[in-house]
Amino acid sequence: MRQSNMLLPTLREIPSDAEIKSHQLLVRAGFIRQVASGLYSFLPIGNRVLRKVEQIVREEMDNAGANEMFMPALQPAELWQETGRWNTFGPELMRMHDRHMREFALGATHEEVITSIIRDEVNSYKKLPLAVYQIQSKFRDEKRPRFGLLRGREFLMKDAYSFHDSAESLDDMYNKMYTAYQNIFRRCGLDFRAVIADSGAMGGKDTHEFMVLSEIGEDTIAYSDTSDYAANIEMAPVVMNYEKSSEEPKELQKVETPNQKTMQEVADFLGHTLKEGLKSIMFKVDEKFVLVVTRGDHEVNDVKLKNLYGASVVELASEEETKEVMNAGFGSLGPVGVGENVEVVADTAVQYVVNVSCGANEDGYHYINVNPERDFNVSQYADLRFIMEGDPSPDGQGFIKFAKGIEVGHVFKLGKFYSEKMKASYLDQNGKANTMIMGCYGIGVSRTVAAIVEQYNDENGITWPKAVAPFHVHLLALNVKKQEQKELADNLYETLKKAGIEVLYDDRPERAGVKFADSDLIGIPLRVTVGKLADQGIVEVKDRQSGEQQEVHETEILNFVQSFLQP
Ligand code: 9G3
Repeated sequence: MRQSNMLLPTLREIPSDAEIKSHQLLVRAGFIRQVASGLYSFLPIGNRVLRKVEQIVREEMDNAGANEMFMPALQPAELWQETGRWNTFGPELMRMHDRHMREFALGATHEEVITSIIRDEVNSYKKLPLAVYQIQSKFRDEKRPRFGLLRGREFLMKDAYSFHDSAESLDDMYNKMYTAYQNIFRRCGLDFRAVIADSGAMGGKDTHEFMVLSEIGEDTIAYSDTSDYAANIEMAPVVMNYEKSSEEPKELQKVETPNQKTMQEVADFLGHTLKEGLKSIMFKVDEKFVLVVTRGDHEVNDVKLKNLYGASVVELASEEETKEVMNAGFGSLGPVGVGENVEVVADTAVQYVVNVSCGANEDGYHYINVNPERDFNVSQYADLRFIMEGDPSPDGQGFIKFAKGIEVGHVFKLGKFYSEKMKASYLDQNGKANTMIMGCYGIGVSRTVAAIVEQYNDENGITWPKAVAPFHVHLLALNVKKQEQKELADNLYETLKKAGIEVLYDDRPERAGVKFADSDLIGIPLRVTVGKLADQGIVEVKDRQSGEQQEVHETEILNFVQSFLQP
């Protein structure tokens, strides 16, 4: 491709709305442009990378035995009403109606569509297991799109779905997909971890997220410092044997704590540490008021709370709602003397505290010397807190450390959540009807492009891995006015292209400095520069990642490039 007639607008300055490296570089290097919040165009060079990642995904999906298909992005509301998801999803699900005022969802995912196809077309165990996938745009109206391609409102996803007549068959497919994902992200050159994840509202038990390690990742991974245990912090169970202090329970007392609001202020005022206080937070769990109590040094894990109740929606109660039901504000809540209209649950650690403080459910007052069972009861104790660094690893090996990650893939054992609601059943060998068992498997293809840039960049720009780079070679003719340079570069361009090498040829009438800066920014793995030594048939080659450069005679260049590109 000749740059002189290519849409490849590079920028010197950093776009003001780009907070992270990958967003800045993809915009500056002419790979993407924003159309509106969370909506991006892939310019030609960006599209080449996107299609390479897509092709790697496609090859590994085919290897895993899945068949590619393509479903409409417009989905009739009726299908989402069959599973109840038309109502459980809020404004994030983009909706529209057609000219006849019939309602549609813009596809955020395709469980309903694919299940409606399978229930119509498959009815015998002989046809199972089945795995299909597609690669297409998904629409999710994020409240706060940000970080460029990492959290957009329209993005490219590979979504796969599998159908089974037994749990073992699903396990087998799950493992095949898990392996395919490892191959995909390894081929993309990514440093990733598969972590145990939460299956969320969709039921199902096992799910794994594939996380690309990155400081700007939105997810926190809890991993063991000695074993290969790793889990999304939302999911990581706390397996800890707390010991109860031998201190004798003292007499309960109510004390004044004027204008002490936060846990730390109360602890300082009463002269104890955070862990010697109880934190009580009011939640609305599917509209029911639940007071969640944890030790002062712990944080409530709302995903664990949601899973404990199997709830659809868990959110913090507002201050006024809280005042209504507790007659006290956020800073004064506690489990002692709570009315019947509020359910109280506590994290396991609360069972082992002795003589702690807690809010008195009266503004400006706290209790001290509070002891569980004697002074308050809870409807249940459960693992309701976030795991913390230093906690024992749930697998019993080593201790937990945190890392940030970007979720690029997610594999789920769905179970019967969709097939039951949509009556996707099959006749088994005894002619008996059974509900199919499902799995689903997603990869954020456009998000993966950004994740690669997050891991492959330096102070001058992007340093693409060979397998996904937009081109293999960046050929620069430093001064196209010099006949010997233009001729040598033109010949090299033709020679390399004929050999099937993907070459971006900078034949623009620009200064050398501009060409070098753009080349470093765009980040093609190998730069071949035709300059002053052209009359001797010598060119300079430079490896973008290592920075190594050397002179090569034009007769050697094809061999050099071919051996450089060997995987
Ligand atoms: C929605 C909206 C957002 C959503 C969903 C539905 C996430 C939704 C979960 C999945 C599960 C898997 C198949 C590919 C892999 C992921 N966000 N999920 O179902 F309506 Cl607005 O998408 N689906």
